[in-house]
Amino acid sequence: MKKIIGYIFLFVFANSSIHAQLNDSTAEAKKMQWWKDAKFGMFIHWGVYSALAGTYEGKKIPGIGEWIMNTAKIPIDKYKPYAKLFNPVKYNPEAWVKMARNAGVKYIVITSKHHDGFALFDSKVTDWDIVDASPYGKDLLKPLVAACRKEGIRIGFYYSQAQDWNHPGGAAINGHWDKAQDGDMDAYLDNIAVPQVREILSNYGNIDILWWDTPKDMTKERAEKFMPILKQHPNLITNNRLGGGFQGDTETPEQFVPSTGFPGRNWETCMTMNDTWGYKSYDSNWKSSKTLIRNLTEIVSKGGNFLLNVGPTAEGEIPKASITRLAAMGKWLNVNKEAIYGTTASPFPYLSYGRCTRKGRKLYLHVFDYPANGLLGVPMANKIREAYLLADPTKRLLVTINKANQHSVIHLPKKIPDTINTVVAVEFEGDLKIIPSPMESVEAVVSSENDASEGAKNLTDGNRLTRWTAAKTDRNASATVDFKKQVAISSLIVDEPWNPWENKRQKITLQYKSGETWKTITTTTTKGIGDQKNFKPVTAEFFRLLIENKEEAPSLLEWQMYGPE
Ligand code: JFZ
Repeated sequence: MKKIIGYIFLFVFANSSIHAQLNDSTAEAKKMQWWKDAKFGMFIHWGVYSALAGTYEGKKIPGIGEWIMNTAKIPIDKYKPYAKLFNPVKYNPEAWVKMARNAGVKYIVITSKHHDGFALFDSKVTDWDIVDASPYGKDLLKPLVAACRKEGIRIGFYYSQAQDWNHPGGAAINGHWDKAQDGDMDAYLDNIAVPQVREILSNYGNIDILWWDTPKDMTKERAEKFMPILKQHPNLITNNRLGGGFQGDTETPEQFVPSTGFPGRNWETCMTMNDTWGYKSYDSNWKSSKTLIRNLTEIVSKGGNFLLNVGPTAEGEIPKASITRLAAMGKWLNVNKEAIYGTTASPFPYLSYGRCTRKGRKLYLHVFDYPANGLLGVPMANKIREAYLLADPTKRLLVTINKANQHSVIHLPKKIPDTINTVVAVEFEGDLKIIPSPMESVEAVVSSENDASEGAKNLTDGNRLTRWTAAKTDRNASATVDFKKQVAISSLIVDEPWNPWENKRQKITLQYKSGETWKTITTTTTKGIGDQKNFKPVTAEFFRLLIENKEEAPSLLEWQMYGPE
């Protein structure tokens, strides 16, 4: 079942990536600027499913909470009464927005309609909405939009254009389970989805983001139905999930941080704080504040945005665990905001001690792991004018030069203020001169390739939108690089072409050649979304990857390796 879902997504996303290309015309750049600077958004998944809270007829239903109707195959006439229990009397949009602003959030994206088809606004084309079907009886979006405008927070609407489990003709991943769902998808799009998108884009002033989702059964013709509306909103930012080959403005890796980012594309990782988007009363698998702060940092260091989810209850309360985590992020951001907002991606794809962000001639070194000797190597040829902790800007840090490679070395204090992430600001002189990654100048030799479009050249091109795939019948493959000289390597990054929910796996082994024998450096079993492995430096001329995939031909988007700074 999961597999089928995977194929649908692979097809749609892969298809849209084929058409992906750089679009840096000035109008496009202008439209995206606020979003690129913003870095941190809050996702809100909220609807009738919040009232079920993960339980149906006394049974805990596995999986993500907002999918409960699909997962438990709840018939429409059994699901609809739950709208009476979705009565968010404690909803306080001003408090939500203030809380988000204090957390450092710059934009909010809320589910105006999720896959269950329930609209959080007063839709004129259906009664399946908050005003007509819930005792609450008031539009939930309007006061949120007003609060956002007041607090200077941008606002986006999520809209499930294809999947709709309560309107006839709406699509359903894994198929319909209730006769009442059957119908003509084109009629559903014409009578429900298109008019509703017009409603959410017309009735709330200028909306900043439209977040499409799950393009199940969306052909080019179907996607084109939305184009006349979109044309009326030239500043609207849309994601890549409309389907039909439309790439939108942003890539949307879900529940993971892509190992090499998306060079040339705007992108946003969306992620849950526990294991569900929609509220589940018994999901307490919360990520730590440390993980969330480091995720934000890692994403920003790769040029992306972080859209972090909260799932309010049916009463209208954001779970306490989410609030404390957002507060911790806000506290960290308050000290270190300069190193996040308005920055660009790290010029260094790898630093043994953490991550880097950049603003012109200023680098921000984000220290995750305090180096044993207290020294931070900066792998560039530039002279450093000054270095200091963002937490203590008046105290200059000592900078010396590493005789062996001429890199600057920053001397950290014995104790640094934040074990999650201490930021060192570095001002350098002149144009940045980076020591190039060893992989930049080599092409891998592979044991087989599917065809020229999925050939070896895609492995080391620095672009995760192109892939290498072995010959169809292969289950084991290898890729070898010859650096033509001895090179020290201490980090392996591989990128893979799947999504987390597809449950793909590959066994990847990195080896180096010592005399005539290959010796293993590290092995990893991936989860289909890439991986990074750091290790003690190994110096050699030849390195190779062995890739085993039990299910299908081995495939990778990227193979990168880096040496110690
Ligand atoms: C999608 C939604 O389905 C999900 O409910 C949530 O809104 C998220 C942000 O976006 O994520 C998916 C999409 C497809 C699958 C799982 C989650 N799938 O096919 O299993």
